[in-house]
Amino acid sequence: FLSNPEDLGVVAVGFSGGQCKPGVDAAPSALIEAGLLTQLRDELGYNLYGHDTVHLYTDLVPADDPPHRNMKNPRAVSAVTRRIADQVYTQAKEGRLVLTLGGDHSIAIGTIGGTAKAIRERLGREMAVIWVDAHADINTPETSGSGNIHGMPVSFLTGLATEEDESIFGWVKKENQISLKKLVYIGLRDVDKGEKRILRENGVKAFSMFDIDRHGIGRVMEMALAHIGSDTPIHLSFDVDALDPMWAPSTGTPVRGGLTLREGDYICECVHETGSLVAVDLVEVNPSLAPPNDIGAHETVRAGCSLVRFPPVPLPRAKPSNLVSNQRC
Ligand code: B3U
Ligand code: MN
Ligand code: MN
Repeated sequence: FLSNPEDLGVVAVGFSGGQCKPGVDAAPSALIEAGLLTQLRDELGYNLYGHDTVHLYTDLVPADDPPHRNMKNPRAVSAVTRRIADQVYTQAKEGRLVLTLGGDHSIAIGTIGGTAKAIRERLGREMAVIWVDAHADINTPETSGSGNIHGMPVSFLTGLATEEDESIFGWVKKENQISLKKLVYIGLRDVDKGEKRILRENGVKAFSMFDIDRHGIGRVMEMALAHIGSDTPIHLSFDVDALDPMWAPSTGTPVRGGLTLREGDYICECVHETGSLVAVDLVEVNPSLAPPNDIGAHETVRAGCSLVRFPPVPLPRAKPSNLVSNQRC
């Protein structure tokens, strides 16, 4: 294991400034009230750290935050992600597996920025990122049509987008960044034109829903992990909208034709079993985006809990070699 298998650092991030719909800031409390942390501690046996507080970062949000290069709330998102980077760095530096409960996906600038730096210092290694999402979130401020920063985190994290101003992501340095060669997407099905060009020009490894239909999730995970290579630290960033709206309807931008909950669970279990997992984000759960008394919000929270509830020690696995063909039962 590249992190202490039983030590789990939790960062609960109630932040929604990377997009325009309120409510995604309430996700950490909803996940915690659904029993996620008590299950992780009492049933699965993790030692939890930093789990007592849901951070709202209200002190970091400036009163006046006009758009910059088309980005909405640039100073707020920059200041909050900078603080998250510190929090995640501190946990990852101790050798804990870091679980961040978002929040919208802009927070990954902080989580990945913080883990990348800690892993460089602790293991002297560059880490890989598995980004599970219906969207590629790799717009630059210039290619983005919406100006929402939750559609841009990957461009800042890979150096495709840069900014001098410290108060608008200038704090993101080489040590916080990851290589486009060590980035793998799973679940894509709603990618903007400019993003497709970026993916193609940079040869980014991406498994869309088409690839999952064609090869099955088992084979896709083999190919994804083979691309990353063994013994490479992995940060898993899971946007709940990768799941089909049937399982996760309460999210800001649902897209039909997504992963089943079992496929989502399998991705998480598979990455965890490599022993190389160093951090996980769960983002874009928005309990307010469902009709009142609708079970959609409850179902989405339950799905989110299911994704990140991997046991420190997995069940024994059946080996294909034990299956004898032609044998009658
Ligand atoms: N690509 C679009 C839409 C989007 C990205 N991420 C989400 N939606 N959740 C954009 O705004 O950049
Ligand atoms: Mn996303
Ligand atoms: Mn998404």
